[in-house]
Amino acid sequence: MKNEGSKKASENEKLKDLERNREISKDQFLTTNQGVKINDDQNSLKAGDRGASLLEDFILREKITHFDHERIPERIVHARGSAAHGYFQVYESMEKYTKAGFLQDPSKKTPVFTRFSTVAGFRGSTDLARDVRGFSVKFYTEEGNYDLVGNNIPVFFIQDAIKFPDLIHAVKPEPHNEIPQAASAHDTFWDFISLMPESAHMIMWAMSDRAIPRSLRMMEGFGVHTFRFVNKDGKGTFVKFHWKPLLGTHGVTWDEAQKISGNDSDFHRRDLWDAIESGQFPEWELGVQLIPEEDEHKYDFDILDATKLVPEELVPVKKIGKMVLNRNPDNFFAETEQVAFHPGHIVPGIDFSNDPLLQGRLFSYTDTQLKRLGGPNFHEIPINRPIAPMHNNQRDGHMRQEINKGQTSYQPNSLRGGCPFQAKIAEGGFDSYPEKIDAKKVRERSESFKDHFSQATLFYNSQTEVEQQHIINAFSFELGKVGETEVQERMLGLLNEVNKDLAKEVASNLGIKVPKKKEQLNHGVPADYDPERYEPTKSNPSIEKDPALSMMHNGFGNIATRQVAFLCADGVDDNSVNDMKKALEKEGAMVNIVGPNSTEVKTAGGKSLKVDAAFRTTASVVFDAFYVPSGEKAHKALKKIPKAIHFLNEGYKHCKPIAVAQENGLLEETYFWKDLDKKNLEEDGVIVGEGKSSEFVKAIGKHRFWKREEKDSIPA
Ligand code: HDD
Repeated sequence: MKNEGSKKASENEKLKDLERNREISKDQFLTTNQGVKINDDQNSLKAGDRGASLLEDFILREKITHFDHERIPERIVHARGSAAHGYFQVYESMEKYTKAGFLQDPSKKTPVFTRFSTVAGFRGSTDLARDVRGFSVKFYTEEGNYDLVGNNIPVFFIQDAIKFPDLIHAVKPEPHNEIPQAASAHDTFWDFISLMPESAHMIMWAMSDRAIPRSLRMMEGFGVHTFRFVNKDGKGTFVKFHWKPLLGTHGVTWDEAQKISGNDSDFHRRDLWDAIESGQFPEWELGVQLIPEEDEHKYDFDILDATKLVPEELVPVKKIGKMVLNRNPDNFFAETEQVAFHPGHIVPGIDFSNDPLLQGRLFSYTDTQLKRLGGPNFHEIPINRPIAPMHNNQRDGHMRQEINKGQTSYQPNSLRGGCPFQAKIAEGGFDSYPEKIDAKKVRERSESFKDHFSQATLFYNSQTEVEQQHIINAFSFELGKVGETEVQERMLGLLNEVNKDLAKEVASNLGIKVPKKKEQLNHGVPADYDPERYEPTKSNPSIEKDPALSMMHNGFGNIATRQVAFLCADGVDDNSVNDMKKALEKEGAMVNIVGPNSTEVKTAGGKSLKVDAAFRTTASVVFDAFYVPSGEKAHKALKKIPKAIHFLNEGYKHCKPIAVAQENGLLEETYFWKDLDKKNLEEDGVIVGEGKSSEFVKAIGKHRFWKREEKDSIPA
């Protein structure tokens, strides 16, 4: 199925709205921006055919000037992103909790535009960086735009927005040499983190496989902050937002991530694009954790502290609706680059909490768009304008599109009969939640924000052994890239507060010791404050584990959209290819024929089998599983292609399922075959023999066979 765009435009109010700006130039003359038809776009106007170009050449001048101005500043964070259109539909009315119009009617589809991003890298950086992923959704509701601007990690590094510029300065490439790109494995980042114990929880997530997702379609999303639902009676309920992907939550290995970055740095962008183009629309369920106002102080953490999550064990996630992304943008710049998200874009029925990180964000996002998009009319850019009617007395500014008619641009007025009117609350007018506040103005951090380690420990304890090992490896890699032993030691001191074994293992990999002396943990205290007051504490958490925090407890079995490489050469058996293909495609997996050249292979039955990629143009790391169909002649040929053997070796190293329809010596060429327990091959995700499609489907559904990592004997 092709991009749904124009076909579905009539069903989606936002797509209909965008239609008036779409331009395709079909059957049209080339013109200047002034509409003058161009006769020669190949040669500039010159004094003689070898002569100097003439200043008079308005066609040349206009073309070059526009080109010179094509770039706008990239986002200071989340510069690298990919986005898609779609819709959201609620399962049942949420009127008990919120009056938000788009959460009332299960028959209504609300258009959305969703952008995913990495945080630290520049616009052209790799998709597979170890990093947090942004997860921003713009709901074009009938009551105005609502933006849920979250991440794929439910907590944040810092508690107060005033630290955000410091955090970002520390993680971005270092200012003297602009190295490294899209990576946190460098001195300034770990220097900062080691001095900020409040980042302990988030850093555990960032060092887990959550930070190297298999696909943007296989990530959870989180609103992070506690927000507030408000119903039509004015009653508030605290709410935490979750996005749960229907394909499950999966990561890749670190070795794979690094290799994908070289082989296809657009891996996530391409994957999202291809899935939508092929009609396999990514889907997420929106979940909410609802916390009655009476329970605000019930927990051993503060719900206003963005370094804490509300464990699902304590407050279950209620799934309230589904988002489907079903259309790729027409133009990357116009849509993905120019879209402007803002956590302050809310609609009646949703409100903020006093989380000091959120409060700072409410300032930052408009401010950044003014710079990035060049002025105060960025709301008029097609991708940003609401489908809800928009009328006010704001006027003028750079690039104003709207032609406001009439004499008045103020409120109140009588000359225009008072238009535009203010709306009563019953008419949909927004009213802020009347939270009672009685406080002194202070620059302080609440005592209830001081426990920086309990949830870091909870996260670590909730991981499987394999996941814990990956976290140890990630810390060892990242801190191993740090030049200053002092920074490494300070980090080990913090890790020791999270889990002693974790600190010990990382220290041993670094070749240094966990410092014995417990030093003052929080170095970021105001100058004239007692550091004791800022020293982190550890509470007595009410739970020790929460399975929801482990990716490996999430969404296995589904193989839809998994990319399977069929390693083929001339002489491949027809049935062996077709039967497996049919079985995999029935489950929604994608079959890719990989062959010696990029055109075709001849099957044993004399048919031509179209090749999707040649060994030389692709790599094992972009596939989820491997299948070698039978065919003696084909196997003989594959044995002579070192890259084909490398596919199997590397696939094995990355713990991916491998099926070989017929073993006649090909597997003997690999590093791993000789060490395998031939009686228990399937437990190790290696399936040998014809007609084993259901075993292979099951193996792909398991995602990875992590036990292989214990051997780590594959030098691929
Ligand atoms: Fe932010 C972009 C998510 C804290 C300031 N942020 C941005 C984007 C996402 C987030 C997903 C990309 C939006 C897009 O796709 O265009 N940010 C978060 C989350 C945070 C967070 C989940 C903590 C819970 N951010 C945060 C703070 C500040 C900012 C504390 C500043 C005080 N964020 C920005 C920004 C950006 C941005 C500078 C850059 C580009 C943009 O806004 O549009 O204003």
